[in-house]
Amino acid sequence: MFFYSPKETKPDTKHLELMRWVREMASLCRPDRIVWIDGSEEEKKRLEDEAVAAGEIVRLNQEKLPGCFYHRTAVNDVARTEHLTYICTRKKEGAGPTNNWMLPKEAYKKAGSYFRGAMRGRTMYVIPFSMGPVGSPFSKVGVELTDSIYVVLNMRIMTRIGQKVLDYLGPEGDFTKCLHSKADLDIEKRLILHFPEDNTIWSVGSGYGGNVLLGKKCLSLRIASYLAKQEGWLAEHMLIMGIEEPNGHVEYVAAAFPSACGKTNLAMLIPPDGLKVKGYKIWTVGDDIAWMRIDTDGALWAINPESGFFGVAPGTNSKSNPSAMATIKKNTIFTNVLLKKDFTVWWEDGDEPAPSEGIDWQGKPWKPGAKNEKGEIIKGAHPNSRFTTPASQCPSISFRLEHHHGVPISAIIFGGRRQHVAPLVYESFSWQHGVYVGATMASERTAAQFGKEGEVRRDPMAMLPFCGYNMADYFQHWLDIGGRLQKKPKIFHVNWFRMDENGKFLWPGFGENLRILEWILSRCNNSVDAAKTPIGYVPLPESLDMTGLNLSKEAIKKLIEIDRFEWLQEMESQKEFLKILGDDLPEQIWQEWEAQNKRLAE
Ligand code: OXD
Ligand code: MN
Repeated sequence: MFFYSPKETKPDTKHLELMRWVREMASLCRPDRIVWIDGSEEEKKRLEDEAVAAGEIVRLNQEKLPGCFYHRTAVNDVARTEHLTYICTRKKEGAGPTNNWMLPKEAYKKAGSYFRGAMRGRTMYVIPFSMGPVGSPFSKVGVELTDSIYVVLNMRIMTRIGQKVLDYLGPEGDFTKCLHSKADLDIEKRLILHFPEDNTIWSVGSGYGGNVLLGKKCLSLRIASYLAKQEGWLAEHMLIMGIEEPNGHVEYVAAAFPSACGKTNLAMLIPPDGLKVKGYKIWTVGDDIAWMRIDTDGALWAINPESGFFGVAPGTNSKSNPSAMATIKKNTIFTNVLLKKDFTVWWEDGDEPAPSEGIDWQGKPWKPGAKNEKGEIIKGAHPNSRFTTPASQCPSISFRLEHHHGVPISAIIFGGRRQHVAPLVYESFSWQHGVYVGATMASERTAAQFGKEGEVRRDPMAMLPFCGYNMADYFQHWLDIGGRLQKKPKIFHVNWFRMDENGKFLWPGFGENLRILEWILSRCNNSVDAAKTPIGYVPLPESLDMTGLNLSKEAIKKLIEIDRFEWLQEMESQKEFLKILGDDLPEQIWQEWEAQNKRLAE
């Protein structure tokens, strides 16, 4: 037997368990070298040069896009693979009926066989990272081992990495053990495994962000939601934004929408012309994840554990999101967009018209209008192509991103994409009713998602793919948090996607959404009346400020209308979903369902 002894840079830590684990994982994966990431600028430059030389990334036009790089993932590796994502708990009930489940012993064995020797000839990078400001009582530390420089460079943007995290961790701090290898990028040998009981994540066979930037969905939502349940806080798939009034007072809201419903755009909203005279200003705290705790004042306080945005490129333009367009001008990694001849990038529904030629997300020469053998238009950028960009570059970024205690939350907003049924906005009757509203929220599938277009998919609190434990216990946890909160945020539901009978959107969206946020905040301050309906409070048409927006009275009426017939069907569909959760579903959720059903039938 050969003695395995890879070259290793010297770690500056006294954390024996961390060093033991790194060695153990290295002896499984067998990298040629182990490099401890210190987070320095010199290191960044060295890694960029190495990745460019290896063809892992392309340096973009440095005059037009300074500090920017381009990366393409494998063609079969362009989105999160929910069917290969597992929660591995000793008991199946731990994962619950909405998660894929595997016994930890079996999961380690199966993935272990994929990891075995997977890093031969490669370097294993050790990335200490902090989700949340380093040292904040909200924050959590992880260490990711990976054989991908792309992952290191992305983690550098999305999280706080390097020596400062090791220093904070000290000789025996807790951390999440995150192991990733691209291995052969073989979808047959791809697994994204979470072991909440061991505070461990194993991801193998993928190079796509959502599967491999383990601080994001894996730690900050799946593992964190489990830890949050144990420790009495909330880890949520929510944006956080501040709305500043002319007198300087800022109110913060947190909002949950399923993936690809415009969280990034809402978080960076620019007030529309009609409302500008009121002098509102929007502050972006986060666009994807909120960690929320009850503070000593009895209110709910939130941080965004990330330090970057991993946003969808197609559809991002100066109308939908001018702040994002400003943010991605430098120091950004573009993944799976179209590469132009001048080494800049392009995507569908961006600002520029299509270039006459380029290299598409599959690495093939591309011309606008080109079709595949089925006669379908070939897209230059993959619909889920992304930008990874530092939050600090966003013109609307809140300086409170770095505040250890975060921001106080006045309102929680749930939302989905519904052509019918759900009105533009409604307010729940109570925290418990709000939890039921979140528990039953739903969205129609778009062309960008796998499955039948238009089909309604229940996605409670937008956490269906991200809850690290039994969803029924998760609802109970929300109810318990409500019981402990002395200043409860009000809970609302919004739907920007309602259509008229001709299939046209009734609401213009974008910056105009501020008008709805304004109503929400007025409700939080008890400064405006509302109409009571069987599902909650809706705005009186005159209490929405529509200055400068050319919307007919008829359209406004349709936007807030509640169709009892549609709603009674909706209640049946909700019931089918809630039944999946079985006896574990908290009684209070059923009570809310029954009460609402009765109000609708009356
Ligand atoms: C994301 C997602 O990437 O929700 O944020 O899929
Ligand atoms: Mn998300």
